[in-house]
Amino acid sequence: MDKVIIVIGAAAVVCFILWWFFGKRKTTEMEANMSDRSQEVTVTVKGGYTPNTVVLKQGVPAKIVFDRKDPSGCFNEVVFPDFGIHETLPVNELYPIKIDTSKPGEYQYACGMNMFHGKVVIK
Ligand SMILES: [Cu+2]
Repeated sequence: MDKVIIVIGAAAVVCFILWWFFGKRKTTEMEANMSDRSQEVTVTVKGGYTPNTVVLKQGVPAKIVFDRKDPSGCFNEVVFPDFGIHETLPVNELYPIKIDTSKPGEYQYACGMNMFHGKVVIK
């Protein structure tokens, strides 16, 4: 139990350091690539989420493919509270997450400690 707390605490410290130095509040936006009846966009995870805003078309099945290059514990998890998604991201592996695009709006997601943020815009 103690070990778990230490691991989580250490990851939170790393997260904070990364956020402090690299978490520039710059907005980068990208639209998903449309293919036949689906859309997909890749988000690189390295000192943050790039692009940090992805735009999806409403009603078209969508996948956000996370490309995690950052091994720090900060990015172990990605959380989309609005969609009930809480996933563990593998390092150096593409990891697709399906997004429900039925309702338009802006949805935030974050790392497991809610420090680095990204946004999904459905319209
Ligand atoms: Cu974090």
